[in-house]
Amino acid sequence: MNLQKCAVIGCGAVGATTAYTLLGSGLFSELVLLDIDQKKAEGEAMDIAHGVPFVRPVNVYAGDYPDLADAGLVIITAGAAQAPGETRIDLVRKNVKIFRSIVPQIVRCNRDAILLVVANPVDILTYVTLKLSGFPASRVIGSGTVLDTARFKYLLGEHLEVDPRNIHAFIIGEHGDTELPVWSSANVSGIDLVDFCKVCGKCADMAGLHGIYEEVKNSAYRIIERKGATNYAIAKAVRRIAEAIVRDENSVLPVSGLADGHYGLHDLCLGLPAIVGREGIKQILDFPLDEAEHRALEASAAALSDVLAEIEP
Ligand code: 6V0
Repeated sequence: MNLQKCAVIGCGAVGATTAYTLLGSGLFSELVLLDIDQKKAEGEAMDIAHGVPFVRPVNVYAGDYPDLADAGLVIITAGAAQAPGETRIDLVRKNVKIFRSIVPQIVRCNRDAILLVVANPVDILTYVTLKLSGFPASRVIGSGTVLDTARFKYLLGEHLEVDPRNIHAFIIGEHGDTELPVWSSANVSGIDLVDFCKVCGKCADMAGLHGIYEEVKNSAYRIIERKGATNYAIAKAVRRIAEAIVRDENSVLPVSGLADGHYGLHDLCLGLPAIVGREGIKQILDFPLDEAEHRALEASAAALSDVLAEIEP
């Protein structure tokens, strides 16, 4: 398997921006772009390839499934957007149908890659990909709440006037309406957030920070309202996950993976802090949660299980 070769399936706003971001990352020497709309894949590949003289050499091209044969990482961003009047479950069914066509074609050409699911609803589609592929759970990863966690750190950093890289805090659970912030272990370079807040004095108490979580949860809606899609930060999030894999970093990232007894949850995928490296998900961490957080995580998992019960992966 060639971990320097990456395929991106779906060349819409997210897929194209991800490919563009990966071009400059130095992680890959070969990038294959694939879309059901072949012309779109070709156009994006040409446009991205014309940037090659400004970065380390990368072979960028539009391809088909056989070109995936030795790719170490396959990123799936293909999916339909929610149509006006369409319910969430209709959208889920539509995207599951798309995945039923994509995943078996990947598996026919490549049984060894790591599959990274980005299309929404990401937790449901990660589970569907796991079932359809028959791959070990370690090699089927969803982008989970990596983007939401980045938004959380960014907004906390703005509020506290601290570099977001020094903020250690997670959003976990469903990538969506039931996701939850883990306040109990949030800290600024090891200083408990409650203690930091006392020194910071920006808001009367921790309650002032809860608005930040609401803002994180509603970020996608707000951006889509204004520009029709979110593509830049998710591309950076995907790049970060790819980096952890290719460089075997053992980084702790809140990716979506199969819960197998973690936090008492079974047989579903959702965003939980996990150690990510060359083999994919090496270990999901049983992160300490307080009682309210644990209840919120169970509610998030229950919402995902309800959706899974309505579809046949
Ligand atoms: P888009 O711009 O509509 O692109 C989707 C692309 O998928 C199009 O180019 C389609 O032609 C292609 N496509 C559809 N069916 C197939 C198929 N069977 N095979 C190959 N290609 C196909 O959508 P956009 O790029 O904006 O979003 C893609 C997905 O990412 C959506 O499901 C979003 O909701 C999801 N996002 C996930 C995020 C996350 O944090 N996980 C963040 C942002 C968006």
